[in-house]
Amino acid sequence: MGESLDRQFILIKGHKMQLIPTAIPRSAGRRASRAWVVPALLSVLIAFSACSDDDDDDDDVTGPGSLFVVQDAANDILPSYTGPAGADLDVRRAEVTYDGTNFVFTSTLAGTIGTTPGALFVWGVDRGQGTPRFGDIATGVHFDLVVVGRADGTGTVTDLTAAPPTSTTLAAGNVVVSGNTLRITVSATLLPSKGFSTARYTANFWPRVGAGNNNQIADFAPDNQNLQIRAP
Ligand SMILES: [Ca+2]
Ligand SMILES: [Ca+2]
Repeated sequence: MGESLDRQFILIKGHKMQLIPTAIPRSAGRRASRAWVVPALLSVLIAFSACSDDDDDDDDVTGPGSLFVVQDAANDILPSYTGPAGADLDVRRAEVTYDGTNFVFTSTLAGTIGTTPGALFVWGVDRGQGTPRFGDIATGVHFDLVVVGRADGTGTVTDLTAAPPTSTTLAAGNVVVSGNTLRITVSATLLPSKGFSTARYTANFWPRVGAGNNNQIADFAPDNQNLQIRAP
């Protein structure tokens, strides 16, 4: 006799959550009730935080067009790909940052880069005039410039808006291969705007073997959409 169930509701990120009901003697008074609520609220917040952090997935997805880092699926090689199999063609993570001077394109593959001879590691960048160029296999991937890195540490930037397209060879040291990770640093002077402000540039990453045909593309990251550039 004298016990009641106190049910507490809180709103976290738009989710209505209910604290676990616990019998509290009315005689314990308001002080005891508050003493119960605070640790219970903290436990729910901690539990919610743990639940909302889905393992190593830091996609930072807050909606279409606002993807800043992609954790790409393993073994999602495109069915249209007909080239040699290699774990270094399967993207696992991709990200682009801009610090006001340079763009840094960082990708992590499922295997050691260089495993597949002739592999090209390509970033497409949309600076404002990007268009889809792969037909049905990636209608949401659009770009007007490509940055290409190779396992031997060489790289090029090709502006597709020029007629004919113009290529610039990256200086030694701008393509760094370390195990499964490839990092390409490109001066912003090589990526002049074609309409977008720098912070609005978008990109996509795809490994391929050879150039010229869509069936040489092994994987896209992200799949069928572009990634946002991280910029100050
Ligand atoms: Ca993948
Ligand atoms: Ca993919």
